[in-house]
Amino acid sequence: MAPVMKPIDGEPKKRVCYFFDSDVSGFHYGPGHPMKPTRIRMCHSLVMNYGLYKKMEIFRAKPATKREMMQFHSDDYVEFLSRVSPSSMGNYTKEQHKYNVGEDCPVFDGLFEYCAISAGGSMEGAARLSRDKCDIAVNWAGGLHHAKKSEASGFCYVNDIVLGILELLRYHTRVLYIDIDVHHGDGVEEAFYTTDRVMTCSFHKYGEFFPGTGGLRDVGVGKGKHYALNFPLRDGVTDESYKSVFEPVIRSVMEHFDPGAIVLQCGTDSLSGDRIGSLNLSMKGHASCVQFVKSFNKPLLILGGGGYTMRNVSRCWAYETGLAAGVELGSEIPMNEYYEYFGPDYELDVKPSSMEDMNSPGYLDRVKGIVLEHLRHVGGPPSVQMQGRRDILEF
Ligand code: EL8
Ligand code: ZN
Repeated sequence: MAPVMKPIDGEPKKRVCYFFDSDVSGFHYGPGHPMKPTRIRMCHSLVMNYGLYKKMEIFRAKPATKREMMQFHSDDYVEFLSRVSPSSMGNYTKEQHKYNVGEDCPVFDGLFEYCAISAGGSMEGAARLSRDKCDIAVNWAGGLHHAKKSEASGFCYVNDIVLGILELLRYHTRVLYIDIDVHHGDGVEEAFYTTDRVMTCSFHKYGEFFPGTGGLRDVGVGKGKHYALNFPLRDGVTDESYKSVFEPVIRSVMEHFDPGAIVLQCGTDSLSGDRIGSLNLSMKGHASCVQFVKSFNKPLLILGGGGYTMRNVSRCWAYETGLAAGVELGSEIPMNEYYEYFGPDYELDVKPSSMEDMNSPGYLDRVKGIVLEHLRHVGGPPSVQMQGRRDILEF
């Protein structure tokens, strides 16, 4: 019998707070929609059956309130989300268009509660990190990076990441946001585009791909100039290619920006074989980003995001939960309520495919050089003193 999990030698033990709300799997975007909240319960089932509950504290966060959501989102948008439902949609036809609610971001039963659970976990995780109750907080229901101040986008309605970062900014002068979802983290970048207190760093497929933003030359404006980094990728990026740019860029970001806390969005649609994505990362390659960011020993908020091949989403996030807690999960998937989803191999790993890597070494080197050049402009004390949360967004 292979070991269920083994300690990772040579690294300091981290106090981990893990957030899960069993209600999350009761929400459904609708038949045929790729976003399936059940994936989070599948991950939790692996987490529990691997025995990770022995290695961390598990919490059910208080759902975020409307008032808390309004720290970023407009009051009218939050009111709309709290009131609209499949049965009341007929009264909100104008608002559905105004707030971009429709096929990608449908109205479904419990929509507001779903948003409140996602945002509550990220905000409570940030608060526990800031009060030094833990070193790493994990919220796989979070990471919904496309949501804008007054608009739903890309399956996201409430931007839990922005709300979590605002909470961290109450205690930290500088917060670093890193996004390894296959899609550009546009909602988070937009929220902090004009400030030097938050550096957003997104690695994503770019070129005829949603949301279309996140070009290499998009670097922030005003005080925020050079505090938005974008690394545009092409199809088929491999573990080796990704590592060759991710680690040098993040290492340089840490040297120049020196954040007090880090938020890492771990969208798993960057994994090989994802239903929507077209990159070629293995689970170990995706997880090596988590391990690398963890190695800087900063308060770390780890969030979910995209990911549409459910069996692989749950494999990867369970494995990364283990890494956060300082253990490597064994390759044999333990019995769990979703066991049949993991056949025919019933192994934990997500392997890469033989698809072509369209990111040549020359392309990656050129882009890396430009990104590192942008970073040469970063450094020195922030231009603003500590502020209340809401006015942080009015830089
Ligand atoms: C697809 C936008 C991308 O399929 C959203 O791609 C990315 C969210 C993310 C796709 C689909 C897309 N939307 N961000 O991971 O990190 C371009 N939308 C879609 C919506 C409903 C649906 C099928 C596809 O089900 C249907 F309504 F057709 F039944
Ligand atoms: Zn995505």
